Amino acid sequence: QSHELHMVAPDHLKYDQPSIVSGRNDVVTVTPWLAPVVWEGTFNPVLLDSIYKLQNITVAATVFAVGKYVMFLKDFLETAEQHFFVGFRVHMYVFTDQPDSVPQIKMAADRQLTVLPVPSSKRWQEISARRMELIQKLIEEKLRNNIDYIFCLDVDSKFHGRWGTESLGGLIAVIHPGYYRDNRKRFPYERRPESRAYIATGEGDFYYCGGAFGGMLQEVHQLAKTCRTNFEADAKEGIEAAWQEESHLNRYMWVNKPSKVLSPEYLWQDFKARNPEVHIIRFSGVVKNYAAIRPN
Ligand code: UD2
Repeated sequence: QSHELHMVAPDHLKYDQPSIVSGRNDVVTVTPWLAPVVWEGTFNPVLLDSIYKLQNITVAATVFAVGKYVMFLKDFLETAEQHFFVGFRVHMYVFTDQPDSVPQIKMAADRQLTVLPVPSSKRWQEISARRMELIQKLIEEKLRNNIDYIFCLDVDSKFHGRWGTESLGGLIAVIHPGYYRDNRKRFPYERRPESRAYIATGEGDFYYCGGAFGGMLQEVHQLAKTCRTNFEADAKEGIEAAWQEESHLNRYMWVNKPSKVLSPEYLWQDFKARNPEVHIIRFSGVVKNYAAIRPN
């Protein structure tokens, strides 16, 4: 798609006639609370871009690279440049304990990157979980008033296909690629009632990833603040949820319901074979040797 095409307002754009009787019939494209589920073939990217161009939006993305995870930054940032909100104003925020190791990436004129120093940590669980606190503070201290949408992404991943305006909305969750065909009793939710991330057997909607979520700034602020508060209150009582902040995020999304859900196209895992309903992989986690890269 050319940039000029993006500039055409929807009423001047020629596009395929929408239909309410034909479309994808191998997947479900709306949740029971009427949030769209985004799959390839359910949206027109050129039309969506032309709608959002009129709104002059800025999209932020956060990514954490602490310890050996700095090695993932280059591929993450380079592929984001090719696929993540191309043609829109994008501001990347990289949290790291090694600002000097952040690679220099050639970025388009409407895109920028800010490096934010964070302390190193001895426990990977802590690095992963502290992200909520840092996202909360970033929104409070730096982003209010100049960013419309924000996505919070795992660094040990790469973009392979378009991730753009079709993903925008109030509160955005991504369905985890590992569990979406399973019965919810098998989801790895936190199952101890003492935890503030608790979800009982037979409850819950989907299993969402901790590695990608987002939405409008205020919604993500509320999510980060709540997950952080609950994580810290649990910690005071000596409880760490099964999957740290991912467990708290799942509890939050169950109580608050995302306004749009992204299919596993938006976070696949490189070691998994592609399932037939997945027509495109947009973003996926790289294969990593946990023992070699985590601090403990
Ligand atoms: C899952 C989630 C992850 C998080 C974790 C539970 C997905 C794909 N991943 O992944 O988001 O919820 O479970 O805690 O949903 N990091 C560092 N340095 C470290 C360790 C972690 O920078 O030494 C950062 C980095 O940005 C990384 C993120 O924390 O992407 C998540 O850690 P992980 O990739 O080790 O977690 P993982 O793959 O088990």
